[in-house]
Amino acid sequence: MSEKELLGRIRQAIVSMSVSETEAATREALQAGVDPLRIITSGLAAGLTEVGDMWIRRERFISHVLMAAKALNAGQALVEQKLAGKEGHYKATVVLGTPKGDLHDIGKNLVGMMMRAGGFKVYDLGVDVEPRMFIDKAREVNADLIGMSLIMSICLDKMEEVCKLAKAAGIKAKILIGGPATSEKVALRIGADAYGGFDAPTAVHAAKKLVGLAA
Ligand code: B12
Repeated sequence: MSEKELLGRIRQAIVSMSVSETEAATREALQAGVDPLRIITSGLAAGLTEVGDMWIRRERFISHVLMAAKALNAGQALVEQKLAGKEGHYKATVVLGTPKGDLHDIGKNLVGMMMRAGGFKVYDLGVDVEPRMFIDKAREVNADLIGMSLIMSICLDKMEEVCKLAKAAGIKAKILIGGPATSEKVALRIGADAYGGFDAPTAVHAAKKLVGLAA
């Protein structure tokens, strides 16, 4: 099978909400040497977006989205195993999370996984995180970076609160934001240090740039 076919098979497995088929297709792609980044962006995440779009068009129920997300997690676990050996020693520390009110975590988890593979020690606070918790954790672990993921635009005020608290507390961590509810404009408006783009590889590059690990 060509790379394009292998990625298409992963995408289709997610659309079919099949954990076993997603695992089989992801395994085959990894064995064939397909770049893990491509497996994530053009396979797993692309499949979920397709299901999401069908949900928005009322061709699927929310339960289908959840089942597709479960299949994505199964594929992601295999990619993570593959990337784990490449970690080496940590070059920077990041506190990651989704602000209060937002329960979406698929994008955040992918970004966290890629950051680990990129040399970051990641403290993932999960979803629905109180603004103060970002600051407390960043101080506790002397973080270089706070990464926030946001899908729900109604929760932007919570993201802004983290930026304000960080400034007031005088912590060293820079603030990187990402997710569909954010943009460069939003970063500027709420006082974040940078916007990290729409996919995990761009996010990791932005994170490295912010802490001086990339040009
Ligand atoms: C999956 C999903 C769900 C799942 C979430 C499962 C989970 N564990 O996350 C479930 C079914 C639970 C769900 C619930 C809801 N959802 Co929903 N959901 C989606 C869906 C289909 C896909 C989101 C996703 O995971 N995308 C895939 C990931 C990989 O992409 P991503 O998040 O963009 O992440 C990438 C980049 O943004 C970037 N990135 C992400 N984070 C970060 C962080 C940093 C620091 C950086 C640098 C980069 C970065 O890299 C990531 C990897 O490539 C979207 C529709 C769509 N097509 O997008 C709706 C959507 C996000 N949901 C929506 C809504 C309204 C809801 C509900 C309110 C529905 C309801 N009526 O109950 C609830 C909200 C619950 C809550 N309070 O949060 C709306 C949001 C509208 C808005 N803009 O505010 C959307 C857009 C659908 C719509 N058009 O109506 N949802």
